[in-house]
Order: sequence, then C-alpha cells, then structure tokens
Amino acid sequence: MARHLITSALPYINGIKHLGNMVGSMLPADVYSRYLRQRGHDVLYICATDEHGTPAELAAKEQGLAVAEFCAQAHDAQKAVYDGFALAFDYFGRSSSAENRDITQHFARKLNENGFIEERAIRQVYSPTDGRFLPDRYVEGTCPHCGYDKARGDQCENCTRVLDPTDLINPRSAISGSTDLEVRETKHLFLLQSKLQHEVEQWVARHEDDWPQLASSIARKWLNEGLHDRAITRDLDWGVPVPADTWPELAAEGKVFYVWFDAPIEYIGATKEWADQDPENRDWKSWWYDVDTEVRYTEFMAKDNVPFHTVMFPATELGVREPWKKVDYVKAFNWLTYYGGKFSTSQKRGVFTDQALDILPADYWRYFLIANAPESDDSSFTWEHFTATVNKDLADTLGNFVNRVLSFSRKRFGDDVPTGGEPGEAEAKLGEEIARLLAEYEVQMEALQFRKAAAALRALWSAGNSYLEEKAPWLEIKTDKDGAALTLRTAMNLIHLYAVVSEPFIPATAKTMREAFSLKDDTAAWVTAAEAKSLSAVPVGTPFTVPPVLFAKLTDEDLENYKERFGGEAG
Ligand code: B3M
Ligand code: ZN
Repeated sequence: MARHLITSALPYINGIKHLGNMVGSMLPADVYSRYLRQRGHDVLYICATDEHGTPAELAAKEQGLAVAEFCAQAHDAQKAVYDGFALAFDYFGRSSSAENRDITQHFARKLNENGFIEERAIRQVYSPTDGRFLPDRYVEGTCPHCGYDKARGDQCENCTRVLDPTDLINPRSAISGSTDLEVRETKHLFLLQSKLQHEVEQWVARHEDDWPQLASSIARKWLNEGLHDRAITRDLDWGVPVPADTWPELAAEGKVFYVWFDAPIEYIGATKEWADQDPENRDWKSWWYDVDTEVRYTEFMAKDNVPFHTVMFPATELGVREPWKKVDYVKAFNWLTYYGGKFSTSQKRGVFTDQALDILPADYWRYFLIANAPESDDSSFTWEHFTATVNKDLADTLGNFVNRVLSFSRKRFGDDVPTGGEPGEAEAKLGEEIARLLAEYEVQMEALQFRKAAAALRALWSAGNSYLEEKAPWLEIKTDKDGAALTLRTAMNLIHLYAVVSEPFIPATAKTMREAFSLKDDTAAWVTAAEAKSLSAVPVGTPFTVPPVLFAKLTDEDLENYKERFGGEAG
C-alpha cells in the first residue's frame, strides 16, 4: 500500500475538449487511479481547468461575457462532460482559485528571494488600434522557424517551437486583425531559468531512466537547447496578480503571471482547494510538501506539454528552495488523429467529448480510446475502427458472453446459480489461464502500458468465450445436466471476475455486471491469483438477474450516420 498522487494536464477553459485531449491525459489517469484504488492504495487524483491566459480572454470575448463569468460557466460545462465520462477525480478545481493565487504568489516571492527572478524592460508589441499591449496569442503571424502562417505569439502549432510575439514575421493583432503594430518598452518579471539549468539537468538525469522514452527524449531535447530566461508576467486583465508587497510598481500596472507559470502550480492549488472543502479531514501538504519518497507522483499529458512538466515546472520547484514534491513518473502520449489528420478545436474537426456522449455511453469510448491509446506512436481514430472494435470486443466478446450465460442458466435452472458437478480438468485449465492473464493485466497496468493492459483484459474476456464454446452447455445439457450446471456456474464466476477487473476501463458496465449477482457481501476490490484459479467467489444458490444487453451492436447504418455527421476523412 503506497500513496499515489496523480494529476492529468489541466484542460484549457476555452472550450469542450475532443477525444484526442481525453485519451492523452484525463482518461488514462482515471483508469490508472481506479486501478490503484482497487488494489488498496491511497490515491489522490487531482485535475482542474486551466483558466488564465489569452485563450480564456479571447473565448470570453467571442461569447460577449466577462472573463470570470465565462470561466465559471465553461468550468461547469467541462465538469459535466467529465462526470459523463465517469472520471473519478478526487478533486476537479479551477486555476483561478484563491488557493492557486496564494501559492503562485508564494512561489514567485521565494524565487525572487533566491535570486531567480529579475525585473527587465522589454520591447513588446503594442497595438494603437486596440489600445493595449498584445501578449502571446493576441499576436499572430508567420513562424520564423517553419514558415507556418498562422503561428501564435506563444507557440507555433505547426513545429511546436515556443515563440515570443516579437519573433513573428508579418505580425497582426488577433483582436482586430490590425497590422498597424508598434514595439514599446515595458517592464516584466523574468524567471532566470538559465541559472537553474545545471540543477534541472541533474534532476532529470536522476529520473529519466524511469520515464517512458517519449518523455525523456523531449526533456533531453529541451535541456540540450539550453534553458532560457523567460518572462513570467503579462499585460492582461485576467490572471494571478503580481504581488504588490514585492513588486508594487508592476502590481500597480496590473501585471499578472503568465498562464504557464501558474498552471502547474494549480496541481498544488487544487489539492489545497480539495482540502479546504473539509479541512478537518484533509491535509493537502501531506501530499506535496517534504514527501520525497513517501508519495509517488505520476503525471499524465500529451507530448506538447512535456517540456513544461519535465523541465520548466521542476525548474520553478527547484528554485523555490522548499521541499515541494516533484514528479516521479511522466506518462506522455502521442497524438490521436482523426483519419490521420489533426483533431482541431479551433477548426472544429473530429469528435468532441460532449458529442461522443450524445451518441453512446461513456464505457464504449473509454474502452476504445484506452485500447488504442497513442502510446508508442500516433494512432488514428476512424469510425470504421471504432464500430468494429465495439462490435467485436464489447458486444460480442464481453456483452454476449454475459447475456448468453445468464439467460440460458435462468431458462434451464432458474434464478439462482445452479448446483452441479465438481470442477474438472477444463475448469482447472481455465483457472490457470485466467490467473496467468490476470497477472499479465496487473503487470501492464502497473507499468502504465495501457494498450497492453487492454489486450490482457480482452484476452481474459476471450478465455471465457473459448471455455464456453468448448463446453457448449446448450448441448451438454441434453446428456449431462450436472455438467452443464457446472459450466454455467463457472461462467458466472467469470462474469463476476470480469466485473471486478474491468472496472478501471468500463466502470458503469462493471457495476451492472456485479449487481447481476445478489451476493451477501460483495466487497471484493480485486481478485487474488488463488481466487482466479478457483473461480468460486459466487457460490451455488446465489440469486442473479439477467441485465439488459450490455453493449449494443453498431450497424452499418450507424456507421454511415457517424461518418456523415462528423466527416469520414481528414479535413
Ligand atoms: N492547459 C495546455 C493544454 O491544455 C495546458 C496544460 C496545463 S498543465 C499544467 O494542452
Ligand atoms: Zn513553426
């Protein structure tokens, strides 16, 4: 039993996320958290909306709302979708919280005391037409590195290089489109990351061997390019204000911290939000402060967020010179593509999480997405692949097994798990196989190898089907009633085992399967190897019901409808 702190990259507030965002952060974090909880660990899974920065301001403007109001609404809208996906966060917070403000300001003061912050006058893009400085995404133009003509002032979406608005060629205002831009001088706070390069390097060197290659290679690339001092304040109305006790002049000018400075700190902030809801019983610091080896911290994110989590945020934490918990394991994901092309929030291409839930219940998506998670490479979403997977794995292999076994047994033996012969060779062989596959499933889950874990789970479901085909109780019953009863009883035990071990992937269906049996005392959190071998957790005489079809089979017509609605190819 260990203490596991788990976070997934904080979804930006500016809109409902698509399936690609879901599979690269929150969903695998949820599957992993659920698994660890079931195994008896003490788990804290924290996430939040990332509410500061220009995207929030721009999205609020588009909707004609004050930013605070926009964020409050957008937070609730995202939370509702995540509830729909059955994401079991311990807390889903907001980076605009007072808790995050306080901790962010504390971090900045400490960094300043330790000589890692400097005030510098910089030249910044000013738009006379808009009457304001234009930070980050308020400026668009051509990327100086790759020539992409819709690069934003903070990062080029095409080559992922981090930019400064003044780097852009042919810049224009994202607010008014004006190209009448000038460069003016203004003061900002700089985080002296270059002074922390060596320490970060040493820290990464101590951890990277444990990380997946995708995470360590990105961290290395960034360190090799060298850590640059970066402006951590912006001229925006919305954000964590620069503390007036330390920087009165900048505070008076209304400067706020850059969104990427306060966003990772919100992992801590949200933990404090969680504790503040029940201060008697929750201790946020016991998860974050001076718990180097006591807590294991795992972060989930897509690859574009890796530099911020493996290099920049650790640099901040190191520079604070207080024992804040740093990440132990960085689970990074490649992209899920839509028919080989980009899912795009801005261009509204692909399937959004709210639309997905309109079409089918969460378990269909959860299983498909994790079974096809872009772990070692990008993976492509197509409706053909989705419908084929649902039909084969969920409807045929799992759903049909459950229904067939329970309805046949009810028809022939009534509403209780039937008595019958003693387990024989076939049952012993099955038990061995189930125990072996369960062990494989556990190994892959513990290694955070989600595709392989899904494959092991599918193999567990398949083993039941093979057993059933082999024993064919619908024939067996004609000559050996006791034998048929044994087969069905064994299969029902498999259903219960599936209910327990499938929960991280398909929690709602798992619950339905479990509740099919009226066990006196069904507290089993997990299945031991011995239990897997003996397949006897559901005893003779246990009343059961036959649940409605667990997974609907998707038809050719469904497939055509999805393709028509969402576009059946890359845009
Ligand atoms: N909101 C970027 C993103 O949504 C950003 C992650 C913050 S994690 C601290 O991809
Ligand atoms: Zn570029």
